Amino acid sequence: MTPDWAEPGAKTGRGSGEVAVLAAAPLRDVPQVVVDDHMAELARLADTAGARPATTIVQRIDAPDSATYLRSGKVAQMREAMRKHGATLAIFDEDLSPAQGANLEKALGNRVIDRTELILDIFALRARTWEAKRQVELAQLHYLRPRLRRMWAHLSREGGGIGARGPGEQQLETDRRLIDRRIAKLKRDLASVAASRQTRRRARRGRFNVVLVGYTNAGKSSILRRLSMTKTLVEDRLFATVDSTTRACDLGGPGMAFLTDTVGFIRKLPHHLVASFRATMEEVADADLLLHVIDGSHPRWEDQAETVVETLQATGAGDIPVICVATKSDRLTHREERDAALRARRFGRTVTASTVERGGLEGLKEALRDALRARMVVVRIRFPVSAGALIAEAHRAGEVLGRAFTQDDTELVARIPMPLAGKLAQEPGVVVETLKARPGEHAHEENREKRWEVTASLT
Ligand SMILES: Nc1nc2c(ncn2[C@@H]2O[C@H](COP(=O)(O)OP(=O)(O)OP(=O)(O)O)[C@@H](O)[C@H]2O)c(=O)[nH]1
Ligand SMILES: [Mg+2]
Repeated sequence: MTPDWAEPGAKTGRGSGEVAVLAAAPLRDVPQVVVDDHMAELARLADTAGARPATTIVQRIDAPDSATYLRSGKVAQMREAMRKHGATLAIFDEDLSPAQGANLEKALGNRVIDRTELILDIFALRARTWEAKRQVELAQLHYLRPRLRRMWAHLSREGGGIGARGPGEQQLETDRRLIDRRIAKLKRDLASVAASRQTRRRARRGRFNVVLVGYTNAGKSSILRRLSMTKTLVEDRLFATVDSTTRACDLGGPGMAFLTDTVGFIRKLPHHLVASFRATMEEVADADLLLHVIDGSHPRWEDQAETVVETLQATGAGDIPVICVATKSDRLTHREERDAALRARRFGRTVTASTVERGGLEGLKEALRDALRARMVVVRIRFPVSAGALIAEAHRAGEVLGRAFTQDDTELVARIPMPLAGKLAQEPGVVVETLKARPGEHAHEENREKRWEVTASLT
């Protein structure tokens, strides 16, 4: 049976609109605007999880107190604030050690959760797919195992009343064993789908795989929705997307791109947590191109972009080519838009975009077309009649310039991704001949004529 505390939303009493007091202890040299922004973000996270933030307690520190993170005077002040607002939950912007969490709960007389726990709670709330749900549960169990004693304290208090006693060591030990067993089971389950995902990914090889990455709420899903003309969840909430989804996008002309939406990154998200989103990270690792989506209208977008770059580097994806998409340009003046685009260049080649303005994605589409053409070759391919699936694949992934049929085989002249040309050349009975040595040189409109010459000679 799943214990109550592992239920999504259990930490924050989701649905009940539990009143919460937020707390942070920034170092003395952090500018006030940054602190304000961080607290606003924490409030949004709390709200997303279903809590009602009542007030904020901030203490500037040189180093966290090892027992209670904040100094004792501030803890007392916080207790008073919680009483005044009728708050039953304290949310810390920092990661607390199990001991700090336990001490604070004692001192405040209420439940305490930290940033990681809050984010995990939201992930649990948002995960839709079988795999994402298990990934989140695994991350939650890893997080909770060293904190079990505290969790039991919650349960005994909630089950509560006079004479309610915390469970004995024996119960704790049984629980640890149960958790370990569940962790092992989740790992086995996830390993089995990882294998089937790898098979799926192999089938995708040769396609132009583009992965949207970026800070949470930057506008990734909106871009996917507009480019693929399909429904995707878009919300003005943090972590609207937790599962990764792939959609085919017709770029017009050179072929299709396969765009994958991923979970957003956020400041201070422990890297091991990101790594536990294996599906997302494998998508990223496999990408031919990353679109780093930046909310150009956010006052601290540069900090957000830095967080994204750091997370990518920490998870081994720092070398994949990137195009930055400074989006929500409709919220900016022309001058601000130009300025944002210039400054974003330090993160990579930049295009500006808007998903609400007509034509707002034209620059992005053009950049994608260029990137796609740069990895294509024009080839003449002879397929045996039995190779219907491969012919369909060439049509899907590339641009067919001409076609000819004989009794025994089908011949295509097509511009296709280089990896697909390599893959086709290895198929039995398929013959691939490269027509242009340098990919991309014939890709532009002025070469249309040449393109039709090839077609004419074939048909
Ligand atoms: N004005 C404006 N708003 C936008 C634009 N793109 C996205 N938004 C809004 O920004 C919010 C977040 O958009 P999403 O596409 O859900 O962002 P995301 O990056 O997928 O967010 P997560 O999945 O939560 O990480 C939504 O309220 C969107 O309507 C844009 O170009 N202009
Ligand atoms: Mg999203």
